[in-house]
Amino acid sequence: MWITVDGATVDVSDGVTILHALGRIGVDVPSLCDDQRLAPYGECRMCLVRVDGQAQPIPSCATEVRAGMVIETAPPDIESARAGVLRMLARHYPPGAVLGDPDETFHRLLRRYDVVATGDDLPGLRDDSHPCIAVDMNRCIDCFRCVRICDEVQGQFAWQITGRGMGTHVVPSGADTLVESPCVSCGACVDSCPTGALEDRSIVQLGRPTRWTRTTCPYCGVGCELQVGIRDDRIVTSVPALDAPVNRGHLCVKGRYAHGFVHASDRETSPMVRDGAGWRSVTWDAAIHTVARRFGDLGDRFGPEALGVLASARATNEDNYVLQKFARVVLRTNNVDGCARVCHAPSAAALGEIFGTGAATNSFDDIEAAGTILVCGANPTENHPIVGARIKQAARNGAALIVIDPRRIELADFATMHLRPRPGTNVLVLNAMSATVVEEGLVDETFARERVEGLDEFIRHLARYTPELVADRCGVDSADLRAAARLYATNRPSMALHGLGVTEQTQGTDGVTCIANLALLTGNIGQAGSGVNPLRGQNNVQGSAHMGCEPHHLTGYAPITDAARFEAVWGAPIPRPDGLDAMQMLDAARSGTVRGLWVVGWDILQTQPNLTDTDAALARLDTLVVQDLFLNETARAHATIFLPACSSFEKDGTFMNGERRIQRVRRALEPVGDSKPDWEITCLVARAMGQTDTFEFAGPNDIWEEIRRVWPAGAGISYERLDRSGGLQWPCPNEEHPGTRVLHTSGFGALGPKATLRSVDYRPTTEGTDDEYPYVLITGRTLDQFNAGTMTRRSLTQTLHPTDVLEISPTDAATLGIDNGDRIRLNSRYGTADLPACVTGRVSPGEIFTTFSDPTNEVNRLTGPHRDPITNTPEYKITAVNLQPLD
Ligand SMILES: Nc1nc2c(c(=O)[nH]1)N[C@H]1C(S)=C(S)[C@@H](COP(=O)(O)OP(=O)(O)OC[C@H]3O[C@@H](n4cnc5c(=O)[nH]c(N)nc54)[C@H](O)[C@@H]3O)O[C@H]1N2
Ligand SMILES: Nc1nc2c(c(=O)[nH]1)N[C@H]1C(S)=C(S)[C@@H](COP(=O)(O)OP(=O)(O)OC[C@H]3O[C@@H](n4cnc5c(=O)[nH]c(N)nc54)[C@H](O)[C@@H]3O)O[C@H]1N2
Ligand SMILES: [Mo]
Repeated sequence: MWITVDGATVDVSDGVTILHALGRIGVDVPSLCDDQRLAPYGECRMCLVRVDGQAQPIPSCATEVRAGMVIETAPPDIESARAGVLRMLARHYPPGAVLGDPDETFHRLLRRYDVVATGDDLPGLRDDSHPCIAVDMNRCIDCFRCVRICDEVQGQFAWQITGRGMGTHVVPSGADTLVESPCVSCGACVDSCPTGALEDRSIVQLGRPTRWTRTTCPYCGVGCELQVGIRDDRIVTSVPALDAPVNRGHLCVKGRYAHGFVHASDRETSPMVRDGAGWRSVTWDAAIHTVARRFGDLGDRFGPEALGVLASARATNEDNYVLQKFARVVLRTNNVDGCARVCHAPSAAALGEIFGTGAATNSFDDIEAAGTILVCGANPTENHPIVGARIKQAARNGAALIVIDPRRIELADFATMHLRPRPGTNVLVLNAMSATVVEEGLVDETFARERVEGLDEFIRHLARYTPELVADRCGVDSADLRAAARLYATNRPSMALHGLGVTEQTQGTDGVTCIANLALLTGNIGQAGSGVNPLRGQNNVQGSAHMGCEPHHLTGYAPITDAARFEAVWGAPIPRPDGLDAMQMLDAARSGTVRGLWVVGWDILQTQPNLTDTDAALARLDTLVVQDLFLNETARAHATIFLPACSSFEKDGTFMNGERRIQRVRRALEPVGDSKPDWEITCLVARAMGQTDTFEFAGPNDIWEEIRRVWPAGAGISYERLDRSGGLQWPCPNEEHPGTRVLHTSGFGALGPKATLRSVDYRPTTEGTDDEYPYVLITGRTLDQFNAGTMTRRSLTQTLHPTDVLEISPTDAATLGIDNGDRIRLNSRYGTADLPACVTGRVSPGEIFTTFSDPTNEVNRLTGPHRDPITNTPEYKITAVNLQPLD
């Protein structure tokens, strides 16, 4: 679209404001209150421009650009008005700030308009409470970008405006300091602030970055893209990529502030071997040959089944692909698995079985398209915060929200309905919702006729699960079950998102199946704003499994029976028997049949259930190789060889997020110390064990090219295409294919046009409470820590949630005489742990909750041996315990 700007004819994009259209072609109209992530505000008067045909200058930030416009951006009267605005602001602005930080937006404008700051600098306007965010309200110019971005993007309302006119101030909501406010440390306010009134503490201390690298966040499965700011070979900040499709210019506390682990003083960066005298640093050559020799010996003596590999869902696709190939080609075993086993393996199993593809059917962009959002057993505002914020905003914009969670999670505050079932009863709740759909005539008949098999049998099965029949057992009122079902079935399209509250149960796979049934009955599959969507956990857990780090699957979820196709590319034979999964490998280690394990980026000692058993299993191994950034608990207790890997900030590659999107990971730093990328380490060991050609890769791109050859649904994805876009979602079979946002729009792939409903009966857990163990302990997560805490504990964010706490209801606390902070001993049938109490209405009486991020607490001493029978996923969500106040 053509317009005239300052006498020149230029081509600009349409559908945007004049300010943004000009900004994109490099015409810099000054503005203080505008941010492309926010609704136009039009208050600062800096961005006024003159448009032919308009009597008065107009705010370019609040006016859409139109073809043929003739615009003057800097006529003398407007320029002097701008200088006037700046002079007024500068009167109250501290001059020291301008001198100390000349590159800040506001300071550059003062220089450009020759305006001098002459205000005071009052210590009382500073707030040093937050570990990551420095607040200096001397610099506040009342643009309110902080307030607006917190409301409009994060939905947190942590800042508020007080006073009027000249007395207007921005202050933390309902608190004296930022850290005591509802702030969730997403840093959006800092990112938007044009003056440095809000600034990253790291930048204040270390200075502004001198270069930037765009990459993908190393934490959860949302896959936010970020710009990492580097100065003197250190990460000094990390900010959201504004045009990233997933996070759209937003990050959470971890992507934004939890990067300190990269430079932690106890990062292990040289290879080590442990003998009688303890750990000894050795050369890479020596370490690699020790691994090769030991694995070679064990394989010769006990056969390939005595060896196994546990891969890392934190590492790249390329790292994981090479590792599973190593297990199969070099160790000659299918004993290879990843942490999807303990996480969303039930989602992959159930969705694969019913729909033919074991992955999310839809995308995060469907959140805004949904009429109803059903969140079952997931806590997105803490665990997938960017998705959580998008759900909050969708609910504020009118979407219905149903939350199914025993705890009152934050989303419950925004929900149309919150069902609080007894832990472990999802199958009852979801079957009752399906029964209601049938009974009340809400089945999508057309969809059922064309796309669904087995309806009659399913209807017969549901007769045993009417809301009235199950209400007592699941603890949810029958009227609420009915109302939730009606809402989901009628206020369409309806999108289901689920988490570990569904999968980490002895009925994990069954629970996901029940959600899929509900979607099929109501026609909520194959269209925008619908579907069944596991909120995948780690940054690359979808990718690790997809690359073949699974005992029953090769790359692309191909069954082992497909091995010949891979052998043709690899030029090496693949063993045919299915391998052991992670749980079975540890069982086999305990019984002495598995003797050598290679564990990459997974702190199994701390995170597997029943720590006492895991400990016993690891203690029996002949050789345990741990490859990690840190001497984690597994390594510290049992490793014989430690191989230092580098973090994702130090290597190239790709991650696959929870919506099937492949995104680039780019090296922002050289590997710290002697650490190396995981793929490179694996190739070195493979070559030391006699494999040459099959492990000869020039780099990650070379590995990716091989992945494309063995994975037809990813064949269209190249690094070059990824570099041009914000990632590509598979299936993407050829270079012309745009990628797939919604699966199953017409059929169910190899399953044909119809999917089959599966009747699933409720099986109560055997981990029952009794007089001796009367409380149900739920374990899960919290915003500021990530899993074992290995990375978050070594970052500035650590003080935001320094240790695991035990959430306990006010009723139970009163009964037991417990106050906030009191130390409580928890005893389960398997072990004991001590935790400080946090008395909160988030949990119901009889139920308690904690996390597992602090190794000193050993929370997994408590969790037990029960597993989902289909995937072996542990029942982390239910442990019967008793409580004993200490002191
Ligand atoms: N901040 C942060 N983010 C993370 C992680 C982290 O450690 N910290 N870890 C990442 C990983 S690996 C994963 S897998 C994801 C997990 O993300 P989520 O799936 O959200 O994980 P959890 O907090 O373990 O459990 C979710 C919810 O399940 C509920 N729940 C428990 N039992 C039941 C039940 O019987 N029925 C229902 N309906 N709900 C139940 C719990 O109360 C809890 O609120 O998060 C990822 N993101
Ligand atoms: N009680 C209880 N226990 C649980 C759960 C629960 O809900 N309750 N949830 C389970 C779930 S869902 C999961 S996913 C597991 C998570 O368990 P883990 O995977 O052990 O948890 P993380 O803290 O993510 O640890 C990952 C490790 O990878 C390392 N790392 C990071 N990047 C790289 C890399 O690029 N290369 C290498 N080599 N290493 C790297 C880190 O330093 C860290 O040691 O915990 C499980 N345990
Ligand atoms: Mo996970």
